[in-house]
Amino acid sequence: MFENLSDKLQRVFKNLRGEGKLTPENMEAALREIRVALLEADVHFKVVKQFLEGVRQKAMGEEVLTALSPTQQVVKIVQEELVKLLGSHQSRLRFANEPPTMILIVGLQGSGKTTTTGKLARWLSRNGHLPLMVSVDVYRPAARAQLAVIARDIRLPIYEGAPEEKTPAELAKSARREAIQTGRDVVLVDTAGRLHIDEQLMTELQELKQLLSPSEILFVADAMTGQDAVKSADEFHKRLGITGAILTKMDGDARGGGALSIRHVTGQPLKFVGVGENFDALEPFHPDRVASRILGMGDVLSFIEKVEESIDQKNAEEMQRKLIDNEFTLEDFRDQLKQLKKLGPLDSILSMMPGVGPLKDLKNVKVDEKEIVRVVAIIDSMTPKERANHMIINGTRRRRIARGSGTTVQEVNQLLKQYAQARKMMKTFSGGFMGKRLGKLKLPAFGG
Ligand SMILES: Nc1nc2c(ncn2[C@@H]2O[C@H](COP(=O)(O)OP(=O)(O)OP(=O)(O)O)[C@@H](O)[C@H]2O)c(=O)[nH]1
Ligand SMILES: [Mg+2]
Repeated sequence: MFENLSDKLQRVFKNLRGEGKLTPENMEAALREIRVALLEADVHFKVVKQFLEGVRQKAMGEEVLTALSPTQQVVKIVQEELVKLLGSHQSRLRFANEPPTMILIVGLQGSGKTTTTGKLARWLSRNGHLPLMVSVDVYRPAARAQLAVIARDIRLPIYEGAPEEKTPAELAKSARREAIQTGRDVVLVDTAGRLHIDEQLMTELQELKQLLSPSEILFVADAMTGQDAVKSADEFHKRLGITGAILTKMDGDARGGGALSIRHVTGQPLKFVGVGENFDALEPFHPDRVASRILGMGDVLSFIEKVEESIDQKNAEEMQRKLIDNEFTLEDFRDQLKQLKKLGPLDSILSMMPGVGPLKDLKNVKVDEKEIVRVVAIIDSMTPKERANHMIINGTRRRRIARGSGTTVQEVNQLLKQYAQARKMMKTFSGGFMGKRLGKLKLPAFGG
């Protein structure tokens, strides 16, 4: 899901990489490409417009963080705006104060209502609830049979109705009574679908709403239908007042834009997404995670937060000055390595890093944390004088340092060579210090 959008946005960010600074020009260029990517992903044009405006304003107001490269800054902003668009926090189901909670499942024909009713029943029962299902689709005999089969499959109760109950209202009322009598706390009401929105259906749903005072009216939308799903969500909301949406078939090759727009157009949150035909294939909708997935960049935000937390901005600036003035000592080198270690296990940082997500061979990427420990040990075995001036470290001193740190002279030589190289290279860089440091350690695709 979201694969296309994700690919396109990644290309945008790749193009931004290598630019030293965030300027109005490269920002505009990036925004243009983001616009095309969103439109191609089937996001409503009004939503796109507003989205880009939000990104632009944030980008202009953003304080430049030395610790982040321009790419990362744009990613951060786009991510934050995506989350805003999708809903700032996860929307949980609402339950009635007095059980049973009534949940109406509505939507167009074939959108996945009946399947989702089963999935939701299972999800509820796994989360401490006692659901009861009922189908009020009185138009298609097979529809009620379908839910009965599902109920048997997942071994959860269904109210199947009595022969004399012929209307949706009668069936739903009896189901509620049954729930009270048997101590079920949630009733999931699977309603009939229509090819198009029509008066009869809307009237029927309005009556059910009147009768049941449901805590939730969940609009089930097929993600594959893109903008049509958004349009019907809008109409259902105007006529009925939905309280949330469930996007199904997100496992297919839907362009994903619908998800971004439903929430914006109706003002109602996405609560779940269906990601398969299996009854386990239902996930609560987490805006932040989905935004990350859309960006295809792992959990960028947590990574950026970590960097922001662990890097003392002043310290970073001081380091940068030292680099530029060629005052970057072995001691600084060690402190920076230690700081890098403070970020946590490198593999986990790696998996959060932009551009690493889609690498197929991520499993083969090994970051040697022991290497850092060794380097720190070597530097610790030096005298303060040596740390301040690596030029004085001759053969005798190297042997002593190797002994002191439990390493070999070769390893000490190697470190000194690396340090000299790092010094030379880093001096030529300007901008995001931490980004360069990570780049030095040969972590793929990070920043500049
Ligand atoms: N791949 C995939 N298929 C799904 C998902 N949700 C539903 N389906 C399939 O979509 C088809 C229609 O699902 P139903 O649950 O019968 O749809 P409905 O809205 O109840 O249809 P009507 O009652 O006719 O209006 C079935 O083949 C389901 O297996 C999903 O998340 N992923
Ligand atoms: Mg159905």
